[in-house]
Amino acid sequence: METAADVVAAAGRVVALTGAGVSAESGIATFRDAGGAWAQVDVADVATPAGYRADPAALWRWYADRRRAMRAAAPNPAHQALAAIEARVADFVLVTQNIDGLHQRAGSRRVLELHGSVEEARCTGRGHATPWPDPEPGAPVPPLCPRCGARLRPDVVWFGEALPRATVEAAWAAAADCDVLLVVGTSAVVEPAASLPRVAAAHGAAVVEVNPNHTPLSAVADHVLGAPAGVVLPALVEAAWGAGGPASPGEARGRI
Ligand code: BJW
Repeated sequence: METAADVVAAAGRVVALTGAGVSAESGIATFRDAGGAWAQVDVADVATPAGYRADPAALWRWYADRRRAMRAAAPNPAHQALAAIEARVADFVLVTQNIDGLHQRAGSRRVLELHGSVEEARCTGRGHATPWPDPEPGAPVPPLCPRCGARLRPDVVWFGEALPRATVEAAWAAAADCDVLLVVGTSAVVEPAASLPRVAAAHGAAVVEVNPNHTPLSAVADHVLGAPAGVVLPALVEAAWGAGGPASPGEARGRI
């Protein structure tokens, strides 16, 4: 922890890559852990275009239920610590695979959402983007596009679909140009996100993994902090900057 904290405190450019584990302590199920989302449903039904085509109503309801749970959840100390790091580091980019919006609600500003957001929908006709509609009694499920009448789908990325290109480009550019990449709460099995820490490492960045379990990235990481993110990240912030450490980018730059 002390060495990892020194590395982070000395860094001018930090990228964090997060996955479902960062929201676990907010009560949101991960995917692949025991009792996770995919212990309850077949991934082919809820995370592929074919699953949507086979039963659009069931898939929409599954996301509507998860969205309700996500909106009812609160950011946890891990989300808050990442927002605190952003306030202390000159150049910080948070890349998340999560769709729950908890980083933004914790105060993170530069957030790149690789797999979309549960706050958005888009139509299956011409791809019109629209905010997730409030449920209306008697309305069709899925709801219809207000512009063209085609069925809506969640604006998230399923298996076999391309990630948003501009977001990927921004994330890869940040990883190729950072001093430290923090990888938090991801099993690191889903591509292309899982490759981001390797991109950073190949360009000379230190990789710090925060995860209570080993992942394929553990062997690549320079520092592995093997405990829940809600415990590790606040401790990392405290070890790096102290309880009352510099809170503005300007102050932080003065220390580097
Ligand atoms: C804690 C904790 C605590 C618990 N603190 N930690 C190369 C090789 C092989 C396959 C591929 C490849 N390139 C592409 C593929 C195919 C595929 C893929 O990766 N397959 C592999 C799984 C085999 N990838 C794709 O299809 C992607 N698309 C693509 O590449 O397209 C190419 C293309 C180009 C041009 C045209 C067309 C196509 C798309 C991937 C989309 C993934 N979508 C999902 C659903 C999103 C919507 C939703 O959220 O519902 O994204 S699947 C799901 O997995 C979700 C997650 O973001 C993603 C990653 O999961 P994550 O976050 O890692 O969660 P878990 O549950 O796996 O892990 C949780 C971790 O937390 C664990 O490690 C715990 O230990 C830890 N943890 N408590 C810290 N308190």
